[in-house]
Amino acid sequence: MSEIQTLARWIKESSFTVALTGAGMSTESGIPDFRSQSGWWNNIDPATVATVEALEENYELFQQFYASRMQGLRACTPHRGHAILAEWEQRGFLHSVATQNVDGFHQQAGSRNVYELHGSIRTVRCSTCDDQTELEDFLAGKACPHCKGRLRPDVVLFGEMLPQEPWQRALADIRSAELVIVIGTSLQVYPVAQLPLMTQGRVAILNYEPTAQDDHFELVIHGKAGELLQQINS
Ligand code: BV8
Repeated sequence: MSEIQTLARWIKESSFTVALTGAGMSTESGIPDFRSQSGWWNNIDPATVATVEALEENYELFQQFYASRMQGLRACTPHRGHAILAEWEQRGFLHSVATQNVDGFHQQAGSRNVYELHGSIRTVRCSTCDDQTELEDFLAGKACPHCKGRLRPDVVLFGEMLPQEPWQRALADIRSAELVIVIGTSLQVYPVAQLPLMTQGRVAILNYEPTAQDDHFELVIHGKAGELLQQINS
């Protein structure tokens, strides 16, 4: 039996399956990932844009980085792989998606049980008064209309705590899962990278490149998420 057929059987046998996704889930939609050859961090040091220090001491570069990602998102849409995960949820084959992605594509494709562990780039708030503000104000480089503070996307920057509710729900689901399918992540960012180690269930990873955690997985399938999900779904 092929690895694809094995995973398809595991999905049918499992009554509680959780998907854990990363940036590799969205590259087939045209969104760069971070650490592979064509990833963001090949051209820009994350410390200069994706940290609290960057927000406080490097606001112009911080704002340019996130504004360009927000604008890039406008030209992209979820791909067939996102839609398949949403269909599996509707058919009872998938309980939830815990994602590190901030693009909102799982929800846009129809997934309802989505835990955004690293927040969302689709909404903006004031870093001083915390008021939710307009995305257009952030894109235009404007200050908060209420307190003149600096605007920022609702993403989790390095050094920031993860949002408690999504984290706790993802942790509870992973602990209860009979099957965890990790898709499109290098598993290098903590504490999310620890999640696959916290389940008693079967663990499979679908990823384009090997990861440092591959030995932990019972099933390792290298390839493109969208293509692999279509093969599993067929
Ligand atoms: C925190 C901003 C606690 C949002 C991001 C141990 C425990 C706790 C924390 C730490 C720890 N050790 C170190 C830390 C600190 C730090 C950390 O993990 N550093 C790492 C780099 C060592 N963690 C934190 O700071 C976290 N906060 O723990 O707080 C705390 C706080 C205060 C006081 C006390 C304690 C916050 C982590 C979130 C950081 N935010 N970005 C944004 O701009 O998007 S991280 C960034 O990496 C993104 O969010 C991204 O989602 C995330 C993970 O990356 P991946 O999704 O895996 O993407 P990557 O490119 O790496 O991999 C993609 C993979 O897909 C590749 O392997 C590629 O081959 C593959 N692929 C590509 N295309 C495809 C594909 N596969 C299949 N198909 C394809 N088509």
